[in-house]
Amino acid sequence: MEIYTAERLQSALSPRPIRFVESVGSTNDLARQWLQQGGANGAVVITNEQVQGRGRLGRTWFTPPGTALILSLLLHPPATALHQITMLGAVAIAEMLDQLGAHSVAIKWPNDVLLNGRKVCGILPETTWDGSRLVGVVLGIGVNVRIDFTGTDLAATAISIEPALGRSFDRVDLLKMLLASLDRWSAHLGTDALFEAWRARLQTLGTSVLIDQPTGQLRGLAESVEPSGALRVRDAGGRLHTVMAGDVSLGEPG
Ligand code: BT5
Repeated sequence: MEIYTAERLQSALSPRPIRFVESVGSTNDLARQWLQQGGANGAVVITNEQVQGRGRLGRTWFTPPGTALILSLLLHPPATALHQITMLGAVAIAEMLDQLGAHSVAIKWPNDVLLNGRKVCGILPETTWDGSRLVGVVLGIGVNVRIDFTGTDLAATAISIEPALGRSFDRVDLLKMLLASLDRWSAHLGTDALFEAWRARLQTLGTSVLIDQPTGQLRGLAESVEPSGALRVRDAGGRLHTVMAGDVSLGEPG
């Protein structure tokens, strides 16, 4: 039986500063407060149940109690590396899945990690500024461990680690692995090595894409990515578009 308590997490993750709450609206909100109070690089907020989980662009993140890794990592990166925070999360999660023995792991631009072609986690970085001073970044991560999506809207697109790999896992062990991977890759923030590790796993390159932008839809071939993380898409007329990650989502081309 998995024990997921403050005491166990504290001793497993020591000396990392952690805050564990049994239930919360969003771990990103607690982590942002902690940042404002001077929370250190590497500190992490963890919960067992998130009742108002956020996705990007006002979307919601679904996590029933006891079924997922739900965490927000505090980071103090250089401002020049902010565009790599999503890359950091995606690469670290992909690496953890590799270590668990998963075979079909890929990144769907810009922020989805896919296992067997389905979304296994979500990544939500939020940056806090004080005027022009960068206070820090909160890297929110939700990884589906044992969510049963049967009968939900997500049944066809989402997946959890345990059913996919046919084994059960202890979330404390998973957290240790994930945080170790995040620490390793944080040391490469701002470098080409992190960008290249992210690009190497991008299944989106070379495929047809349909992108929902505030200005309308863009359909084309995803040709390449820029070090900023922007996607270069060539439309049917041969025109090249550069699409920033922040304000778009990637649909399936019909
Ligand atoms: C994301 O948004 O993928 C970012 C999700 C980040 C969640 C973490 S959990 C810890 C931290 N605290 C928070 O409040 N958030 C972060 P986006 O790319 O917008 O994808 C959201 C979409 O994914 C939803 O509209 C659903 O279609 C789908 N979705 C929701 N829950 C899911 C789940 N558990 N597994 C797979 N897909 C899901």
